[in-house]
Formats: sequence, C-alpha cells, structure tokens
Amino acid sequence: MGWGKVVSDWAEILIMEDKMKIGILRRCVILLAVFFVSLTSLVNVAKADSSEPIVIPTHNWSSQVVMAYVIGGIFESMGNNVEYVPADTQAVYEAIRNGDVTISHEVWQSTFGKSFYTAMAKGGIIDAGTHEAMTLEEVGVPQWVIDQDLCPGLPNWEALKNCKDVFATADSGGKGRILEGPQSWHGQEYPDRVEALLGDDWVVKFAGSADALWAELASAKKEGRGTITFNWTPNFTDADGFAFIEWPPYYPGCRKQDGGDSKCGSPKGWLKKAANYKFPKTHPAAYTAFSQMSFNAGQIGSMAKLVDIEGLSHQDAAKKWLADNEAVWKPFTKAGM
Ligand code: TMO
Repeated sequence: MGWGKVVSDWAEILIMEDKMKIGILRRCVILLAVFFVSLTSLVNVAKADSSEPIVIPTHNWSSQVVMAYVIGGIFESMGNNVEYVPADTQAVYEAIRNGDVTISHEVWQSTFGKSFYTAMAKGGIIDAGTHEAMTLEEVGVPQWVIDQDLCPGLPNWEALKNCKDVFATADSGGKGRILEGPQSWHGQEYPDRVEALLGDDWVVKFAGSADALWAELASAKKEGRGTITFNWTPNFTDADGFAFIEWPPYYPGCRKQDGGDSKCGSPKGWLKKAANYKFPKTHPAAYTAFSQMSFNAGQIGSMAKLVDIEGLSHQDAAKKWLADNEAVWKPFTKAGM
C-alpha cells in the first residue's frame, strides 16, 4: 500500500460524506480514524524478499549438511528460493564476504573463528547470532576406554606420556597414533601441538573424512582396542560418551599459526551464524528468521544421528527433522510479523 492509494481512499470518503450530508464534526472524526488506519498499514508494509536464491554451503560433517537442508527448508516454507553449494570449510568465509555464498550456519569457534573474523575485518560478512549450543572440538577417547582404564590418568594429557604402546597402530612405526580429522579443518595444528607437548613418541595421521573417524571408533570398540580420534560436541557420539583429552588450557595466540608454541588445547567455544552483509537488505524476511535460529546440543546431535546412526540421506534427515520439530522452527519465521 502506498500514499497514492491512501489519498484516493480519502478522496472517496470525502465524496461519500458529501452524498450522505454528514456534518463537519463527524467528517473530522471519520477522517482522523481513516488517517490512523492508513498510517498503521503503511508502517506495516514489509519489503518482499528477492527471488534470487539464498546460497547455503555444505561441508564435510553430518550435522552441518543436515542443518543446511533444515534451514533451506525453513526458507522455502517462507517462499524463498534456495541453492546448495559444496564449499571448503575455511575458504567459505571469504566466499560469504564476496557474496558467492549467502550464509554459514555452523561457525565453530575453535576451527573457524579465525577465518570468520579475518573475513569480517576485511568487510562484507556479518555475525548473524549465536546458537544455544556450546561446543568443543578436540581429540579424545570413547568413554569405554576410560571405564576400562586402558591408559590410567586419562583424560589428562600427561597420561599419554606413558601410553604410546596402547595407541600404536600398524602404520605408526611403534609410536602412539592420534587420528585427526581431514587436514582441511585444522592444517598443522595437531602435529604442532603433539610435537610441542609429547615429542617424538607420538604421530598424528589425518582421516580422509568424518566417516573414517566413525569407522575407526566402531572397529576399535569391536576389537577392544584403544584409539584416540578427533571428535566434537554436539555430535551423535554424545549419547555413548566421549572423553576429550584435557590439554593445557587454550589462550588466544597460543597456536603456532598465531605466533605461539602450540602447547594448548582447544577453547570451549561458541557456535555462530554468519551472513553476507547484503542478506538483510535483499531478503529481509529470511534474514530476520535466520537471525532468530538457534539450535541446542540435543537438536544438533539429533541431526547428525539421523545420518550417522540411522543411515538416512542428509536430505531425508532434514525432512524428518523438520516434520518432527515444527514447534522448534516455526516460531523462527514469526519474528517481526
Ligand atoms: C568443525 N567440526 C565440527 C568438524 O569440528
């Protein structure tokens, strides 16, 4: 509704009043009432979202991919167009900054905080709010390794000094092995740390995929063999229990890549959302909903579980999650209405 329509409505009312021979005082009252009604409707006019697709990145761990389709499904329920692109987990922040990708919905502090804020400092990417879930990304052992006391003193890191044989594997040359995630996540961080704190008795190997981590956890359990892998929470592994190694505490700058000696673990961190700076302007309704979105640890764990335990495809997992959780996500779309 624009001013043109308001003025023509008023003109029509004046003509009607003339025909009905209504007195001057009544005319004033009617006009005033109409004026306020028009004003309210003008104020309430929302700008429609662009039909240009909202570009959502997909990465290489399950909750992130399922949540991509969950959020895409929420946008579609609001009438928006959505596109999914596989994206590198570190380079994606530069892609959001320059507009090739619209959002990131799982910015994990420990792994991606630096890339996120580096892109922000250059201009073009905004902080779109924080999920309820707190996070930890760290190497550790399944809880049963602690319960069976395979390496007394765990999860304190210093226990590893006496346990290299427990965690040696066929390809580790007699050293204790730590199975890191894909190298694209943390680069040299774990080799730097392990060398700085444990020296030459330990070796870091990189898994090709998150699935390779879950396969290792499953076979180690079957064989009753100790294993140390990278993992994170929230994740589907929260249900069985996973004990993260307690390294010396993190502080900003402690990593070698940040100028430190790498004698520190990961921070207990936040989980944020990011967006291209134009998204609130091009898609105000979708952005308003996105800014409201917040998932807790149980919700994120359940998105991963649908794929990694129940074997659904990411798309089917998202459909099921949306169908089962309308009471969680529908309110995100109602802000500002
Ligand atoms: C970013 N990640 C959840 C794999 O640690």
